[in-house]
Amino acid sequence: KLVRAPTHIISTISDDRGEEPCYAGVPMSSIVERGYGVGDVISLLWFKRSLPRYCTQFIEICIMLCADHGPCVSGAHNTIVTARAGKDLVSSLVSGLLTIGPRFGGAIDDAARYFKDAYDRGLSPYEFVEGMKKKGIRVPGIGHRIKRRDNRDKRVELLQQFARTHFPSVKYMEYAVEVETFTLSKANNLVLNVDGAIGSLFLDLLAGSGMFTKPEIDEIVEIGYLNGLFVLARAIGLIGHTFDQKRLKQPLYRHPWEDVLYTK
Ligand code: Q5B
Repeated sequence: KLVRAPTHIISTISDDRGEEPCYAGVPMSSIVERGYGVGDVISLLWFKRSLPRYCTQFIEICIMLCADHGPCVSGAHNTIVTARAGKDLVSSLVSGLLTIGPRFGGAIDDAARYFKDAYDRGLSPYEFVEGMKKKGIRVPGIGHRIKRRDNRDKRVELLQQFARTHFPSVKYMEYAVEVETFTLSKANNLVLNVDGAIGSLFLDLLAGSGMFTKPEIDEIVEIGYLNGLFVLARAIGLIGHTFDQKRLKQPLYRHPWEDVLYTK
């Protein structure tokens, strides 16, 4: 009787043993022949299924819109300082990526978690926001350093426009907009930000596409797949900032004394 030795690794997303590599069972040649894009590849490797075109297009739009947001944001700043310290591409890239977290770019998963929980429990925006305040938690996906009621984030508008045209339902996004209306009544900078827009719209994609069961949606939200979109996207910009600094032959960065409050 043949006894299979236990394996040390289980893998379910890709296979390179045959004539050509497969992503979730789809051979590389089909990916090329069918004209798949990066959205399709993400669908296969992250969600283990082919998603409808409007979903993969939405994923690609998220990636394009989040690829960069100028040199002043936390991630780009770290990358620029690291590149100017003479470090290599990977070091410069990861030093920028490491700033992605609950305040900067990494609020997408929590936005999806909290918006989903609040909407599914039928909380009014008032109950949701005030409940978060009582718990001392900032609403993920709300607030921005430079965006305001009268200087909205174009990326959010573009994502919303696309979803209104192509998604079967945008109930979670509508809820996030109601939350924004309430938070804007408190302060001008408490807009729905790009993390909140992607988090709420991805809930609509998961729930409305008919491609995921309810337990699958719960698992995706619980594990937290969605910050991956920002990480992947911003890597494009951070790599660009590294090349930019190297091209410009920028010297070692030292922060000016005048910009530090030295105090006891
Ligand atoms: N307050 C984003 O804060 C920021 C509140 C709030 C309730 C909130 C803040 C926040 C949640 C995390 C989030 C994603 C840190 C942002 C991104 C990508 C980016 C970045 C770029 C790109 C900004 C002033 C008063 C205080 C606070 C209250 C603030 N936020 N209350 N819920 N969510 N948001 N992050 O301006 O009474 O005075 O104590 O943590 O969604 O990262 O472009 O820069 O593409 O690169 O520093 O777009 O909103 O405001 O901290 O001085 O707060 O507002 O409690 O109240 P600020 P603070 P009080 S998108």
